[in-house]
Amino acid sequence: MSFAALWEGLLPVGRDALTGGYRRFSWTPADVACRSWFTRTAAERGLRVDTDRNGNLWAWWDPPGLAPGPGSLPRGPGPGAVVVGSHLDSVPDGGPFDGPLGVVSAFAAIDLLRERGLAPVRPLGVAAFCEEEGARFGVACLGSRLLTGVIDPATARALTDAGGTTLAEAMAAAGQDPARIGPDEDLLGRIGTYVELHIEQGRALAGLGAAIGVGERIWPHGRWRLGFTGRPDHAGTATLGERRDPMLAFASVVLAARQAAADHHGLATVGKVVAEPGAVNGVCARVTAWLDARCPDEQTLWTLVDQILAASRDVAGQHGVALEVTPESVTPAVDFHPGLRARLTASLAARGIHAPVLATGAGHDAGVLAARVPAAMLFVRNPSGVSHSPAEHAEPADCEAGVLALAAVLEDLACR
Ligand code: HGY
Ligand code: MN
Ligand code: MN
Repeated sequence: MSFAALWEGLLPVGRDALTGGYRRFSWTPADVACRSWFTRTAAERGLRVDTDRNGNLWAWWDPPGLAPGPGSLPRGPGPGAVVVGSHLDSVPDGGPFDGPLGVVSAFAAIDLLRERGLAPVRPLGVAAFCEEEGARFGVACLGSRLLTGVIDPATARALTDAGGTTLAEAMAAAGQDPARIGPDEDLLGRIGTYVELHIEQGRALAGLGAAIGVGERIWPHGRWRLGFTGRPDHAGTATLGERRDPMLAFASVVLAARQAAADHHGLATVGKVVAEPGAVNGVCARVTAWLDARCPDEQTLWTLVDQILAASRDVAGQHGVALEVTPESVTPAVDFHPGLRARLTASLAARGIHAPVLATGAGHDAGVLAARVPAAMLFVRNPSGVSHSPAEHAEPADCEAGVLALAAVLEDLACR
């Protein structure tokens, strides 16, 4: 089946009719629909589908003649499964490509290998990791962090969404046993290579005139929850001098974050804020805001974050407001496996595909898995560079180029 036909099958799932953006949050009806699409698409290709203990989806193409292993354990000549994929969940009103492009391209690349009469000599897997955006439960790459053991399962189970539902409750309601979440050494031990294809979230490739890029590294980055607590009061009677207004402290932090980012040539964003109780004619009781900070290196990141948090504490004190700071997910710098990166570049060059190597400030499951298995990324050109927006777009020809690139990599990594 062509990429376009596969793409059309997933496109309507979880799209908001009003904004045109996507709301595919883990363990919601939209997620169930995404999982159904994945399972159906895999089954149509005779792939063995499994949901691991953390809710990550796996579809396995076992080498001919090898009986599949139990569950998501691929039978194969020892460790060495080659896995490609990405995620299906989205940020609120995200674009259609961030995540799904990698999963759809993986199935399309398998179709292409089959059309060429090729078959894997080691298990070939397609993965869709759960809660990569952290849009519902706040921790980015939650499924791959649980798989690799970098987040405590009990802590994860207790994560709550905006309505107070815990991850454990959401999983149980979806028929998944939350008691089982946690590291999966058997599965990890069988994965020899992970390659994630993703739309570029930036316009480096557009600037270079290249359709495909190879990932070099991911900037260190993180997200911090800032809880400002003041004193609720009447907007029409409380004098300015007696107020303890958390909204004022919050406003100063947003501006301080922008200034610190400019000072340190990094990125700092406050994209989500909740003001409670939210009376138009009242001084807020509480304001909760989330800081997202990213820098090319870890020392600068910590300098930038320390500067913002110091300014936050200072301005909170000035307004008689309490401040609680909670790091939600922090990801160290990731340098992708140099040898694997060189293999990808060589595979592509051998087929006349010129793929520049580029760093990114966007986090990915490949960045989490890289701590445990050789991981690499392929990027597909994003003409505008815009992402985490309904306006996110990649040209069909570039998407097809991505499938050709992924098939080239899979042929060399899994079929020889
Ligand atoms: O936030 C990120 O960098 C990614 O889109 N999860
Ligand atoms: Mn994203
Ligand atoms: Mn993504």
